[in-house]
Amino acid sequence: MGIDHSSALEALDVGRFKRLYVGGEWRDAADALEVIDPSNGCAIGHTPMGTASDVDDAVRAARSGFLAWRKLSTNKRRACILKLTRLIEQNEKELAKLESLNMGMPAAVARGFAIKACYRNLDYFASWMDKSYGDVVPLTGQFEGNLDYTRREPYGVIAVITPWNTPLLFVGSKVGPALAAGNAVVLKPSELASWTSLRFAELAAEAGFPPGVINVVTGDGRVGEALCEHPGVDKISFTGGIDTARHVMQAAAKNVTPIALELGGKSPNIIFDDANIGKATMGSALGCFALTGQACAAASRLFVQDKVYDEVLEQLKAFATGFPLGDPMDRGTIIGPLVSEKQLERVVGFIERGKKSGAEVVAGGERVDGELASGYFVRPTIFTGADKGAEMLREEIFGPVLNVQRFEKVDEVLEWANDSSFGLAAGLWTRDVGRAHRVAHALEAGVVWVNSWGSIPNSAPFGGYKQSGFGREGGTAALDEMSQVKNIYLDLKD
Ligand code: TXE
Repeated sequence: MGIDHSSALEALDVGRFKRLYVGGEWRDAADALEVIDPSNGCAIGHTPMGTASDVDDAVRAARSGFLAWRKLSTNKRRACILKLTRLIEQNEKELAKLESLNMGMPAAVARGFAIKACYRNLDYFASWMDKSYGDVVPLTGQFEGNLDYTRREPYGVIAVITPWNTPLLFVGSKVGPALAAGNAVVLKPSELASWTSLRFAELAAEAGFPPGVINVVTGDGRVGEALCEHPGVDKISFTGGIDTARHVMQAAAKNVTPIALELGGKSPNIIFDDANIGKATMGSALGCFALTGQACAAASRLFVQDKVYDEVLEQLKAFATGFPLGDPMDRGTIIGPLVSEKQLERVVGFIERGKKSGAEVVAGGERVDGELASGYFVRPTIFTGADKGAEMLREEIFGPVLNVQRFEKVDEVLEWANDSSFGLAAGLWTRDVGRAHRVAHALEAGVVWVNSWGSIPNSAPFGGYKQSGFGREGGTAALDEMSQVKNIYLDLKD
């Protein structure tokens, strides 16, 4: 007997998630995809599958929504976003359960982090709506004595395409700044985890947004592609895998639609021998294994300085084997299942090839059997001794797999850390302040954590270097991303 979620499913009435939200109305979808609970492999409901024609209607509805949104006063627009913020906060428990059912997110992560991040972002961006200034541009020479100033204006219709790993978190970090900057949105969540986005649409309807300001069209990559090549879309904000990102770029090229991409990573994490070892190992273990490794900023490559290598490895093994693993709906669970059977096969494939390559497994290394065998559970896995060029050290696994390597000198570790086509996040643990800054500056990543991993304040910019994407989420950078600058020049001479 595996994990049983039948009473939660009944209480949550998930059968209602069969329609799309377009222009302030719910419409039936032409088709539906079966939703599988990753905790037990059981079919638990459906995700509505939109079509290109739904996308076309949603983009048109968003255009009229944008015009209506623009006509509202700033105070009224902010009141709508803040009402939605409160509604998400009030429904946090339910939203957390929906994430657990769709993608196996542990309740503690959903409630302690992902759902909170959504409503805190909405709140944060709403509070910027009367604080965002343009510039008065200094003029010289023939222009002196006249006036030049800039305004930040919305793009219009933003297509927001999100992945399955933290669906509602991305709604907060993308839809939040888009609305606050004055845009309307068409949201396309992943077909594997759409329920919280559909619930978000229900709450948006309750919050009183004008029709068309928020539209949700669920479905697979075909819906995403139809959105990206639609001439009525003014900007695309995408998070997902790099191969999909290439398709997004090609589709966007048709209408020269601007895009922001937040992609994957193979993030390096360095523990120096003067670090607080207890804090560093706990942070590094959670940095890699939280969300079962299905995080774009997972700390998957760990470098440990020679003197503390054995001590760190022992502590990491204890964490890997000791983290409670099981039903994501239990508050004590830290490691839930992987999102799907396909993801399970992918991760197990990396582990098996890693073993064959000669690297040593010092913890985990296998799928979980027994009571959990029907779910997609893999034990937190630690490899040591992988070759520098090994596949495991180059490709994003998106599973609970940590590679640990020993180093002696700073220059050596920086060379290894930066030897990656990705550049999303990086981390280091040390008590030496000077070294902390020097190493942070030298790491090729959009985000560097010192004595911490995964801290993403909603006021700070987040985004990648290299093939981890471009554009920023978080902070005022996100508002810049969702608005365009207009320059206005006035000749004041008579
Ligand atoms: O992502 P996809 P998937 C990585 C991770 C994972 C891999 C695949 O390595 O194993 O990507 O995951 C939509 N045009 N990340 O398959 O396919 C799709 O429906 C437009 C890293 O979930 O990239 C979904 O809504 N859109 C990442 C979204 O794109 C298309 C998080 C992302 O799906 C499309 C997730 C198309 N042609 C996965 N095809 C991170 N950085 O956090 C699909 N989509």
